[in-house]
Amino acid sequence: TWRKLAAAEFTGKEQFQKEVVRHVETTLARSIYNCDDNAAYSGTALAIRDNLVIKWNKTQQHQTLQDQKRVYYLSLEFLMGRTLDNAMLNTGLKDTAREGVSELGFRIEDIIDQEHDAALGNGGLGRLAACFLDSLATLNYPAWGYGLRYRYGIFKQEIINGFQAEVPDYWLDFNPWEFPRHDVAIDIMFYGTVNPGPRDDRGNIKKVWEGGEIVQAIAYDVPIPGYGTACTNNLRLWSSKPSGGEFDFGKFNSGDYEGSIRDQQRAETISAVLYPNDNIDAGKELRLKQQYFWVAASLHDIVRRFKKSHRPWKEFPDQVAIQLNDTHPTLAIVELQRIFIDIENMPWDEAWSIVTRTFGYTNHTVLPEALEKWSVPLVQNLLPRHLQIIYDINLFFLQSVERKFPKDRDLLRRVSVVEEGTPQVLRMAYLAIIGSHKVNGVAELHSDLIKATIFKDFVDIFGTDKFTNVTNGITPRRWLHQANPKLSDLIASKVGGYDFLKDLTKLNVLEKFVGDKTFKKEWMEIKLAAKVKLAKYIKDTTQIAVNPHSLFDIQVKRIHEYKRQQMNIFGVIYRYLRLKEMTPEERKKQVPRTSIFGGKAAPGYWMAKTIIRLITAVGEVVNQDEEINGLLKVIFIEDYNVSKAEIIVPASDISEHISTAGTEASGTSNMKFVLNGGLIIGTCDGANIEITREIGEENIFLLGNLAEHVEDLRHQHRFGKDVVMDPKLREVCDAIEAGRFGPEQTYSGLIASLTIGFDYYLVSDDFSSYVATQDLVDEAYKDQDGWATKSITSVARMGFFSADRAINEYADEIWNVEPTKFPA
Ligand code: 26Q
Repeated sequence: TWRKLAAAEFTGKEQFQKEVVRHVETTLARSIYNCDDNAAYSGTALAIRDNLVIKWNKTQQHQTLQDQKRVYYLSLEFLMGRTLDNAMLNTGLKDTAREGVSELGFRIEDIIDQEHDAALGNGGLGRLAACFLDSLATLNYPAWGYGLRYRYGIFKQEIINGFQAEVPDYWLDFNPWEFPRHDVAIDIMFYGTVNPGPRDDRGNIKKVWEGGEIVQAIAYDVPIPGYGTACTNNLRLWSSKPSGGEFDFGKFNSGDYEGSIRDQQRAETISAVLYPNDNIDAGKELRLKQQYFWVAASLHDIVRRFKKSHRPWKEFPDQVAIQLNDTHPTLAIVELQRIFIDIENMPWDEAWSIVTRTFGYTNHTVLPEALEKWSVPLVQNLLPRHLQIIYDINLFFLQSVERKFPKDRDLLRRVSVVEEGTPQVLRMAYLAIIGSHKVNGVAELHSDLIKATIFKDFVDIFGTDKFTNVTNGITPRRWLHQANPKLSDLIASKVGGYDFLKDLTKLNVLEKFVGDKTFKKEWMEIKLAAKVKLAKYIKDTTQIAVNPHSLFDIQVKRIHEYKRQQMNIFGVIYRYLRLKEMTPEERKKQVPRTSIFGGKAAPGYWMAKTIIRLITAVGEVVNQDEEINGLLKVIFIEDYNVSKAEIIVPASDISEHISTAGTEASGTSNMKFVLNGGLIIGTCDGANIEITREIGEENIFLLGNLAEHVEDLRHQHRFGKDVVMDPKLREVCDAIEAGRFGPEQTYSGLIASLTIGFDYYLVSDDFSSYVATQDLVDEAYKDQDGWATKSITSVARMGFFSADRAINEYADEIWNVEPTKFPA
């Protein structure tokens, strides 16, 4: 009977409509006669969700039965964006849903647009985790994501008088995509003391960590559907609450009501908010609490699942692969060792061998300010037992180094997890390397750089095989098929259907059509339509009209000095000054351009906020200058996020990826823009280098100094005599200092960074190359046919940058896992 009663997926339009109406009327308790777009969204989401959940349950059952090795992706950030459209496309229900809601009087686009982004991430690292989940499910890998269920995701950005202001992002009002698992509740301890306990089997006195504060972790599960497969994986997010019920009854009964509420809030604070820092270490206690809370809950869960199979511990690494997304989850290494030695009574060496075979560590940055360091006193207080274990891990490691390189005391100092100073600090990247069997960078240049610079000593110690590269990738489902359905359809009509979405190398068939006039025309019409759509969005949100026939030049990413939005806006100012000098005849020959910026600055990053102010100020001047009207517009798109990226990415003619060489580990939006037929202006940095190798250097606009010269240039800035600023850049600075973009004091810090700050990011060194390369862009754009050739050829050669390729590399080289076989 159970089997007969089991829930079944709906098929077909009528059943779908019935489900939507049923959900609006009964689940939401709303009359279908007053159903607005928002209620229609809820009903549609709940109907689609039902089918998803059925697949999800089956997948989990199936994976449990198969009992293969599983992958656990630990990330403090999952920048998922919206779910409904993606869920419909991946399950093949979008056409059914479109027709279904249309007959009910709704447009599917309006319904999709009701959803709030799940913005549990800052930028590249968080979005990468989301793309990887999509690929893991699509490729049928048995994989779980583990993260934190922040009540507030990345803040909402508002631009007020040209400056950034931050508004909290409360996103959980209605979230049909998560399922609370109140039965999966795990107690997590902080603080307390370590005391001697009883003797273990081997006669050693055990160490007992006790007497701390206890917080409960509650699991919330999110289904992750693969594209064109039944495989639906799980993303488990932990939420914190006070342990032992809602209130501290002791305090409550003794009349200390406020105190009991305070304790409750203290517990809930742990998962309250995402730290809004991108590529910068904050070193705050609450952040360390978040990390341990999430890591301890996840490991408890993973170990419990392993134990259900009744295998011997030594098989743990054959059943479990844990990937650390940057150093944020490094405590997982320590926690697993603690579970093994303190709770499961394993000897140290046996435990450590299992631990190191379990973990892989992905590094995402070489920037010194982004490398995580925790103060020893802070860790001592919050996690006293873990600190002891870290000291032991470090001791045994240093002893092995001493054996291999006797008497090299400076080496021991350099590679120690504990950095001397006041206070001492723990270098988390070193701990992650020591506790993992593989360490990878995220693009070739970056993987080479970490081996040659920040981790050089560790290559000498562990050998080069421990260090590898897995170049990042993006999911073509969201970033082509979902964001740009017209382009996806056109491609499908040429390459023989939609198989390319599962094997992106199939795009290469497009090269056959570069000479096809009608195809080229359709291609460029789709680009224009995407630009029209973005222009409409800009008009609706800023009241500024931009010309869709102008060259759309886009830079959207977190605002950071190393990403050099300042160089871009200086270039815009330079262009403006030239336009102002021109005669009307000369102006007629210019290519009209729309410079589009977007991105958030970390709330405490003053220089980044100044850069935003300069961009908006330049816009205020340029956009209303009638003399050059139409030839230049400057737009700052407020609150850049994943759903806005889906509108912006298809609309670029050119996008900017102009970080100082050697600073951007990979970049992933570069891949998204090119996959949508936009060209790149960029530096020889991160994945730009591999993009160039794949698409050909005739199809990219490269500029600036190479990574190998950066150090020398910086040295010259500091110690060279007669260091002069590039004259073009000088002219730009003069215009700013003359107050042409508002009070000069607003920008004094920004100007100072180029002069008395020694121009650390080499804007002056790269500026003339940047300006000259932008001129080449204009020239190339005048030849629309040549431009179309570049665009099509580039897309045809982008197959390598699928996240599917990246995930298969992780599976083969790091995790040693196989896809699950699904019954047909
Ligand atoms: C660290 C300590 C305390 C608080 C916050 C942080 C923190 C948070 C986020 C440190 C770093 C990040 C994010 C880093 C990031 O997004 N890196 C990007 O990763 C992408 C995916 O690999 C690359 O493409 C980018 O080049 C890289 O900048």
